[in-house]
Amino acid sequence: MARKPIHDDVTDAELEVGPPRRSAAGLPSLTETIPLALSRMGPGRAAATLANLNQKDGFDCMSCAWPDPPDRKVAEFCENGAKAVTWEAEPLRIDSDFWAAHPVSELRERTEYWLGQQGRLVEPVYKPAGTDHYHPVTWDDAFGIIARELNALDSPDQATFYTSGRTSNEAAFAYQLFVRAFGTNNLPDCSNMCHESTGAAMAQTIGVGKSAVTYTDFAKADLIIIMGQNPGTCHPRMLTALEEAKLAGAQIVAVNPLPEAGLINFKNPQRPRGLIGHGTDLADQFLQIRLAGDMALLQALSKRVLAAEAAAPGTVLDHAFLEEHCEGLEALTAHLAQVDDDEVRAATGLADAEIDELAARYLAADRVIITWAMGLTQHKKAVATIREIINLLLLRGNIGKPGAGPSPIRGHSNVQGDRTMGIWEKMPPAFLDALHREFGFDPPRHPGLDAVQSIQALRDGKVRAFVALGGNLVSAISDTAVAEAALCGARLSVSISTKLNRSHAFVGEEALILPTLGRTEIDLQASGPQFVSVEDTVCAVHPSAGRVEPVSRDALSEVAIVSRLARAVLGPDHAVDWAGFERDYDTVREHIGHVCAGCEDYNVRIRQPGGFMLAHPPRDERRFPTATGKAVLTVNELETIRVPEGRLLLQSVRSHDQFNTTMYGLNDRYRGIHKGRHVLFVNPEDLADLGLVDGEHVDVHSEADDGVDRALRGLRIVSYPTARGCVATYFPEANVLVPLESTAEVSNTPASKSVVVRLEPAAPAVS
Ligand SMILES: Nc1nc2c(c(=O)[nH]1)N[C@H]1C(S)=C(S)[C@@H](COP(=O)(O)OP(=O)(O)OC[C@H]3O[C@@H](n4cnc5c(=O)[nH]c(N)nc54)[C@H](O)[C@@H]3O)O[C@H]1N2
Ligand SMILES: Nc1nc2c(c(=O)[nH]1)N[C@H]1C(S)=C(S)[C@@H](COP(=O)(O)OP(=O)(O)OC[C@H]3O[C@@H](n4cnc5c(=O)[nH]c(N)nc54)[C@H](O)[C@@H]3O)O[C@H]1N2
Ligand code: SF4
Ligand SMILES: [Mo]
Repeated sequence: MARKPIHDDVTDAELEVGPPRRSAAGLPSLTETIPLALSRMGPGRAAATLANLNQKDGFDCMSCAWPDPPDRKVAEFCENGAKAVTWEAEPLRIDSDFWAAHPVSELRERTEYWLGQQGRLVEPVYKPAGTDHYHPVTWDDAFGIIARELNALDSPDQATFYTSGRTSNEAAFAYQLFVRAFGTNNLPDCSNMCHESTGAAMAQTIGVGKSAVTYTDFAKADLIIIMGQNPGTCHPRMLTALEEAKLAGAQIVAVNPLPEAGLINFKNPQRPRGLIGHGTDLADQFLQIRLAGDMALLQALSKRVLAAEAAAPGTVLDHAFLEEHCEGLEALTAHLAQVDDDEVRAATGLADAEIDELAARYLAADRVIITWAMGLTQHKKAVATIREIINLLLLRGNIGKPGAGPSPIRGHSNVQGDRTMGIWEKMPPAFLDALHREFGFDPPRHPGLDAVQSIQALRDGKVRAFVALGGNLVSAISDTAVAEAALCGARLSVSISTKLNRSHAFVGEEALILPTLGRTEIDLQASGPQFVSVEDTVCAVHPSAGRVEPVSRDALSEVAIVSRLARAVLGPDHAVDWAGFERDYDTVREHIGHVCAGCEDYNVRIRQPGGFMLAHPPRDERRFPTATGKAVLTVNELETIRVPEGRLLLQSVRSHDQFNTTMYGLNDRYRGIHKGRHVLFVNPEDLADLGLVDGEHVDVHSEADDGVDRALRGLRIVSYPTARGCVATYFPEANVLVPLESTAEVSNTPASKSVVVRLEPAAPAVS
């Protein structure tokens, strides 16, 4: 064991607030990363992990979904990748006696930070009905209990099967197969809370819900617009690609309520100049937009594009492209002519001159990429906003050519691959047909429940069993109190996890935790060492093979757990060769190649050096697999959130020291926050208007239509250069404020980045 577990919760008693940083990365990240890896993992494990991280014959970084560059350097990772590796591969284990010492009721009182620090889960544990303790059980007993409970349900639809985006393609494919063979499409995933809005908007308009650019496109772009995304913290190596693009002549524009460090300046640790010098100024223009103002901005931009065309007909729009490939131009033109400039000003908080400037940049550029992440997807009008990105790009043919296109930047390292493998509650009929052809059973055809609907169904007693392949749904989903109660109302909870989190404490009558291997670890099966495969945000699929000894010999791989679970639940005579899946992952991949779109010859192509690119018809051949075969320009009614006098709009962001609900530490260096998380970032002028000052503590109440008082208490106010009227605090704590029913139209993604709130004075004590 490398070090003693931390048994004291860290409170915000030592919280320090300093000025925000202008630039990201550079020396501070290297000096933090390597000592941390060495001290936690020891030199042997640190070397075996970091030297293989993101290398062609090593393992894929399990943190974000940013792709690897074609030419890889020796150290091809960022500070956050190294932190994620350290968090997983640190040889610290939760001992068998932990469970007797810590009742479930006590675990509920612990923070995510504390839970994650206890070490790796190393043996299956079981909490029987009516008790407050988990205790170790054998794998056979664990699967036996799950089989008994799942098979006792009145209907397979009384169970829901969550997936988080770290799961490999092989495990994801096996899991969805098991769930559908069991008889339900209840396959919610973290994507429901993440880029679901993106998938909905892009599938409708261009026929494919994934990025239409590749890694090398960034350096070919004339203009890159980054909307609602904080790459310095969340996709750190994207800054390298942006710097390369910048040096190749691209302009970069950031659209964000916060002046995020990495968007403004980047000190590249791979360049001597980055280590000691000023770094590269990335953003040519920063539009400090109000929360949820992007739809209005995008409409205003498209309106200007159409006005420029009207002023000089035939010179602005890509007429050949529009005629051959698109539909809906007339209706869009008529609609945008009516966009009200006053409403745009109110929604965006931007001056006309700023929008004019961005429009001029857009018109001057032949090749434009627009990237986005959660700042766009987690609003009521998220899907419509992303449709407006597509409108803007289509008008000038900025899709299906080098250096151009829409590029959603995914979060979890394999969240995109999981969807390709069939993890979705509403996979299209073609996929279900393929499953039927391949395996001979009839998969259920009615759509399943997404993440929010699963919580609602648990709350309402319609779902009785909750199974999670990774993740931490109780913390990640909105309306924490409702989610906790809903999950506690289940008959059975099962978590397949690497580490402890709050979803292990808010569980049904009976609960099991099944410990699994992580990406860093050698996965040895009967046929020999196995590799798995993953898909990054630009549709590149590649292998990943762990390099260190597993933390425990009792933990099983995700594929093994799913295969054994399937055998236990579906019986030994089931048509699928589950034992073969576990023995040799080539068996799983063979089926993937027959069932999943674009994965033909999977076992061959995954073994090509660096893997392969999935086909993407709009990107590759300007073919749009929509209902009509055309890319669709859409008309979207602008709707602006009206914030009552004295109220503010709240968003929830990630800190630098966290990965979603996992806390690596309590610092958010780029924003100047140290040793704490209970802060609320407020614009100084709003503070003056509200009669509040920096350092004061407030309770934040959200104002929902349902009349429920939801509050997040004791936040320290930090005077911060955020957009006027727009405040920010950290996810997942902020989820207590977001009503479960407050979701994006169409995608049903929690609208956790535009919550109307009021501030009330609080006692300074924070726990
Ligand atoms: N270190 C770290 N890396 C991560 C993660 C992590 O937790 N930590 N999580 C991973 C996952 S799953 C995901 S999905 C991604 C998330 O990556 P991001 O989406 O970059 O992460 P968030 O912290 O949610 O930041 C949202 C950004 O959008 C801005 N924003 C919020 N609302 C609006 C708006 O209305 N308009 C505009 N224009 N901007 C807005 C915020 O100010 C912030 O800069 O990161 C992945 N990588
Ligand atoms: N308010 C608010 N809420 C949000 C967001 C927001 O911006 N604001 N963001 C949303 C987004 S974008 C996302 S993606 C979700 C995230 O939701 P989730 O994906 O459910 O949450 P994570 O925190 O990523 O899950 C962490 C847990 O995964 C387990 N784990 C880690 N590695 C592995 C592995 O290799 N295998 C297995 N089986 N388990 C593993 C560990 O037990 C760890 O505790 O949260 C969403 N919720
Ligand atoms: S950019 Fe993302 S995938 Fe790449 S090393 Fe950093 S955290 Fe890992
Ligand atoms: Mo995400």
